[in-house]
Amino acid sequence: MRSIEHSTASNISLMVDASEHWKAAKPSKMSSKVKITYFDLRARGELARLVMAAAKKDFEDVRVQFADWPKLKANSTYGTLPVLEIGGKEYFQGNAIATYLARENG
Ligand SMILES: N[C@@H](CCC(=O)N[C@@H](CS)C(=O)NCC(=O)O)C(=O)O
Repeated sequence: MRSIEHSTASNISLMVDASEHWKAAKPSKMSSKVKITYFDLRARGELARLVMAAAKKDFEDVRVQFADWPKLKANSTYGTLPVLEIGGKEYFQGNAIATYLARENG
């Protein structure tokens, strides 16, 4: 039977392998300009901003005013914010955006 130490070391090594595999399989898009669009609030979209600030990575910080939102909402993909834009592609869901940015920026 394997010891707990051996098992833990194996699991960590597997996790490192998986992370290296993931990086190799999916080249980073982080060389493109990152744009985070959200209201001027510390709510769903704030974590993505904090991740970029903590990583000391430059990004376009677009803060939508409530008065402008109805018009922008009508032309938006899902009618909600935050939206992450990289290389002309849009990504949604605050937690997923923050997780992705954290993973990409170490
Ligand atoms: N499941 C989405 C929900 C996004 C969401 O509801 N955002 C709110 C702001 S926190 C919003 O866009 N409200 C404006 C609206 O629904 O018109 C996420 O987690 O990003």
